[in-house]
Amino acid sequence: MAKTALITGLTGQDGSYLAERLLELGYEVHGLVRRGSTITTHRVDHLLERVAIHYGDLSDGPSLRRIIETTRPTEVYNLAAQSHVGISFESPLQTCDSGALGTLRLLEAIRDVQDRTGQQIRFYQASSSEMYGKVVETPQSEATPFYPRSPYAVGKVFSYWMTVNYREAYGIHASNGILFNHESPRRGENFVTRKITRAVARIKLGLQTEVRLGNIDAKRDWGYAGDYVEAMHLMLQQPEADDYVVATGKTYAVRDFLEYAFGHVGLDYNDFVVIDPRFFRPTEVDLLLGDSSKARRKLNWQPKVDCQQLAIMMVEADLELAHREKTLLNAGKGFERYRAAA
Ligand code: NAP
Ligand code: G4F
Repeated sequence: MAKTALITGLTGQDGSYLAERLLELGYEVHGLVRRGSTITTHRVDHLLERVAIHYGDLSDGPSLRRIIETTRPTEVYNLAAQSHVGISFESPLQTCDSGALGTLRLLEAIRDVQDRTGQQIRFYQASSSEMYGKVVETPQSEATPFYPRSPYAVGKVFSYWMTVNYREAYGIHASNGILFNHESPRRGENFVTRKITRAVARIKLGLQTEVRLGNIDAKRDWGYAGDYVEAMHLMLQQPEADDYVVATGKTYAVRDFLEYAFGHVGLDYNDFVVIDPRFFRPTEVDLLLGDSSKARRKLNWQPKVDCQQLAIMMVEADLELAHREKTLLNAGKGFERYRAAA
């Protein structure tokens, strides 16, 4: 019998890769999408004939309950959140409404439907390495205590413990994936890796002259999103729910990423990077490095793409995008010249 999955955050980076993966595996896939003033489905447009869209929002408990009641998923992947750490300082309540209370609303909806119908619903929570924050040990594993350093991370710690509590209190098969940073050509443009690769491509093609960044000495354990969604799925296939770190086990500074990305097109990042205090955070996470030996052992999972390969993959995709941008721009200029001459 086909399994049925509900993904919150379908339109995000991870939601799009997870939906692809689950469709490949023969799942019936449903996605929670919130209504915006513009259409936000560009990452999943190629899947829309095969994925059922449900309008709702993590701030709207009744909508979550109704969607779970009608779709009767066997697996729920909770990926929706305001996921930008820097912006969480500007917008802490909205960040925690989705990243903390939203998880609780979803768990309550699952508990209610499971209690009333007897149907078992497995739950995945998108926990984050940001929870380690001001790290108390390196590398960070499932046993490392949390020390969150932003409203985003504090909200994620709440959701982590709610997931553990609903597992222990109500026997729900609920797991936390503690994922370290993962990127891709579909990464949002205001996260540092994508901001860099977009800039590299646009600078190379003469569409931009500089890139303004904050703390480029911060270190992160960067992996590829396509690899990480496999770990999410594997967690829900285990007989017992549990919590797992998902990481590459290597850490790089933003400077290293700059070197890989600019170096790939034969440029020196020092000539184009401007340090702008606007992008510093009130409290920073200096270093993240994950120990994912539990996931490797128990889930038989491992990452396939390293940081330099990731930077190159993202620059190549952004070069294609920038070429299209330039063509459109030139077409626009040609039209203006034609109008001026006419
Ligand atoms: P993303 O690209 O920012 O996607 C976030 C998704 O959440 C989008 O689909 C967004 O919808 C949706 N969303 C936001 N607020 C919502 C709300 N109130 N109700 C319903 N949907 C809402 O994030 P991502 O990189 O795919 O990450 C997925 C999850 O993993 C997030 O929870 C993130 O915090 C967590 N995480 C990410 C990483 C990472 O390195 N990528 C690492 C650890 C954990 P719109 O399209 O309408 O904005
Ligand atoms: O790319 P970032 O914004 O990612 P950050 O803060 O590590 O958070 C991401 O990974 C978390 C997992 O650890 C997720 F939970 C979270 O949802 C998100 O996906 O910043 C990375 C580093 C930071 O130290 C930041 O201060 O890059 C530094 N940075 C320097 N200049 C910048 C910039 N970050 C951004 N976004 N923009 C800059 O201009």
